[in-house]
Parts: sequence; C-alpha cells; structure tokens
Amino acid sequence: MTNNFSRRQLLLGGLMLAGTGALAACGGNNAPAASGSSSSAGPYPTPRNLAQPAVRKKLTARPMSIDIGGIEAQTWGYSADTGEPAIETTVGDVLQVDITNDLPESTSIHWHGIALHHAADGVPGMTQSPIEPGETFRYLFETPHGGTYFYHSHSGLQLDRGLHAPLIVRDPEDADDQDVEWTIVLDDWVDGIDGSTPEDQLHMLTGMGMGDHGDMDMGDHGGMDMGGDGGMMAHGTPDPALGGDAGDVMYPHYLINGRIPRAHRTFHARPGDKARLRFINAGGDTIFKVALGGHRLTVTHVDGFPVRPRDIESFYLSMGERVDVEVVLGDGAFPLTALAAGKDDRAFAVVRTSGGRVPAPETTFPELNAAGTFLTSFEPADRALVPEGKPDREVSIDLSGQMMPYEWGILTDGQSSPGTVREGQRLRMIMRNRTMMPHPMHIHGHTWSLPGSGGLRKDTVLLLHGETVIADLIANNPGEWAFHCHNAYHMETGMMSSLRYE
Ligand SMILES: [Cu+2]
Repeated sequence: MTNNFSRRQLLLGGLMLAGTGALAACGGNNAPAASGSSSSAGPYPTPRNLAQPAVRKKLTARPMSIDIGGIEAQTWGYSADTGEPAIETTVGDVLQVDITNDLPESTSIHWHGIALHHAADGVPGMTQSPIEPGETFRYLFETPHGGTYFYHSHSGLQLDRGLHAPLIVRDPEDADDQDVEWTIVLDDWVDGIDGSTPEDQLHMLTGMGMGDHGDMDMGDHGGMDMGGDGGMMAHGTPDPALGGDAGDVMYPHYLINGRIPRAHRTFHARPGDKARLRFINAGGDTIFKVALGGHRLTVTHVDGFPVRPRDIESFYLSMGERVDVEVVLGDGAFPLTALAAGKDDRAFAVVRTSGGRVPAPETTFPELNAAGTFLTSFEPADRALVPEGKPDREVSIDLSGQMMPYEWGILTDGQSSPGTVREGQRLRMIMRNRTMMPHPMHIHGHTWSLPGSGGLRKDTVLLLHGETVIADLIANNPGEWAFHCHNAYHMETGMMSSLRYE
C-alpha cells in the first residue's frame, strides 16, 4: 500500500484535474490487488473483532441494462448473490462484502454515514487503492449505529450511474409497532438515456455553450441550454426556499425506486396501517421536496439517528441525506411525490390501501404546496445526544465556486489543504457557503452534532447559499476522512477535501 505522502498526492491529483473520472483515474500506482481490509489499513488501526461476520454479501459492479418503466437504460449497477443489492444488518453486526469489479474502469464502495474503520471507508486514493477491473475487494466492518444508510461508488461520477443501494441497520431500540416498512430511493437519471452518461453532463458543464448560464441570477425562469443527447443543463423555475439554482443538470428522468412517474411503483398497505418510510436521496445533483397526499408525516430519524418526533407536511431531502418518517395511512390511493427542486419535474409513486382512482403523476396537493421543512430544524432524541463540551479546536471552512468557469472548492482556514485534528479532541467546523448554490456537505467516518439544532446528529448537511452552519465532531476514529459536497459534479470539480488525524 502507498504511504501517506503518495496517498496525499493521489488525492491532490484528483483535485487538480477538473475533468472526468479524476479520482478514479488518479490511481495509476501499481499497488497489488487489495483483497482484504488489512491490506489497505495504512497507519490506522483495524478493529480486531471482525472475525465473525453476521452478514455476508457478494456484489458485482457491472454494465447492465435496466428498465426504468418502459425505457431501457444502459448503465452500471450492482448485482448481488442474494438477488437484491440492498443490505440489511442489525446494530453491532459485522458486515462482509466482496465486490468484484466487472466494469471497464476502477471502482470503490463508500458506506455512506457509517462510522466504520478507516480501511473500509472506500475512498480511492485516500483509504484504499482503486479496485481495478477484474479485481475483487473485501469490505469488512461493523455497523455500529442503527438507521437508514446507503452505499455507493466513490469513484468519479459513478454515483450518478446506478452504483448505489440501501443499507439498513436495524436498531432494537427503535419502536417496532409499524405494520409496513418501505425503503424509498429518490434518484435523478441520465445514464444510458439516448446514449448519454454523467461524464457527458460534466463535459457540458465544464465546456462551452454556457450562454447566459454563468451569472447565476434568479431571473431566467425556465431557461435551458440544450445539452445534446439526453439531459440538459438546468435551470427550471427556482424554488424560493432554496434560493437561486438548486442544481446544475436537468435530468431527463427522476425516479422513485428505479421507476419514472408514468410507470410508477405502488406501495400497498391496509387502511389504518402504521407505515415506516425510509427515504434516501441517491441523486447526483437534485434536491427533492417530498410529500404524501392527504397525510402529515411524523419524522422519527434524520441521517439514521433518532430525533424528537414532529409532524410535517413536506420536507427537503438533499443528495446523501436520509430521513425516516411514520404515517398512519388513510383509506384510498395517495400520491407520493418528490419534486426535483428548481427543475420543473418530479419523481412519483403511489401509496394504496384500497380501491379508488390512481392519482395522476402531475397531480398537486396541499402538502406538496406547503412550505417544505429542512431537516436541520429537528432536534435529536436524548439517546442520540453526544456529551456536551467546549470545542478543543475550530476550523473555518469556506465553500467557493461558480458555474462559469465550472469550478468548486473548499478552503480550510483559508488553505486548500485538509483540516487536522487530534484523537480525542472535539472539533468545531464552521462552514460558510460563499457560493450562489446550495451544497450538501458530507463528512466520512463521523456524525456531526449541530449546536444550532440542539445537537442534531447528521453526516450530510445542506448549506443554502450564503448560509453558515456550525458542526461539531468528536475525533474518535483515526484516519484521513473525506469531507466533500455530495453533489457529484461539484465533488468531481474540486469541492472535496479531507479531515486528517495528526
Ligand atoms: Cu456542491
């Protein structure tokens, strides 16, 4: 395995190349095939209690054709020995996943939101060598906290293909009085539509033909720059709550559990059933506003961790965020709608408990029109609180960038170098969004507590344009941990840094 210095270089290589697949392509070293977590542990400790995996899974990342509802998309996704790539464990379980790379380029898997040991975190060039075509890599780690998580490739723009799936960690302390439970994956889709790929979208964003797109003003409603095959560069009607452009890519399709609205999924239950809905935004560049017609939603968990339950009409879910809600279902068929913010389009499904007319995908309803709730407005449940304390160290994080030229960045105390922390410290990250766009910022290996939200636990925090968010973490997991925007295109063009233990 490479030493610290060269891993640093690999990462910087990824940062400097404002092009496609920069992170994936930067692994040009000749490190031997990594076939066990210990082989990439570097200087950081690997837990010794991983000998008895409770859950084992074999995945293959490969090109595949998927049906998104009468439309075949050629994409890259995961196939699993158990049939479904979704993974379920219980708190404390050790999970072992063998991933074989049948893709034409290198790949990786990041276990989003899980506080796992460094060598299993799945960031090529930082925690492991890229998994080259033909290689198999073993991820072996404990799932220490309950909640709704997901896993996805951390190589280039592969997240914006089909390379993601849910990871549900069951928590015996959660209420178990629900009659039904559904995992609901929101996604924006361009890959394999009329031959387009996420890389094509990035070329359009970084390339020519930007027209009036660079000024980021809020006046040009509904304008679009035709971007060639499948997909265009955004912008639609801005969502005033998000301010300005919410995303950069106008996707041809938005999906709930892999389906377009006119070929939507239907979730079945009985009238009066209590349902637990686990929402995951696996999109590359889309913030969704979500509501269920005729129902208020009781939010119970945010980014996996329990909150003080509160009823809301609708919520915003940005890329990488998860939320669990409970709802007692009425009698009928109800629209479950996820508006693609600022993009004049939506994902859609139906919840059905009896007969009656199927709601139309374009239907609108009061809950959807109500002001959307941001997840940072919730407060943690007592059992999610971290001990109070004064920060030992503060770092100032400035988010920078713009559409023209399409470049994004993170400055830590004014420098482009990573932030540092010492084990045992309480670190305060003061994040300021100096750009005109919202950015869902994600930290690996830790879950922040947000003092401005009563200590709410979150691993992905949406910063609206101009917004400042203070996020604390307890440095209890040595390593170098990626810290980045979960907009795939922003991350790929520079909005990626790290936090390194001294
Ligand atoms: Cu961003």
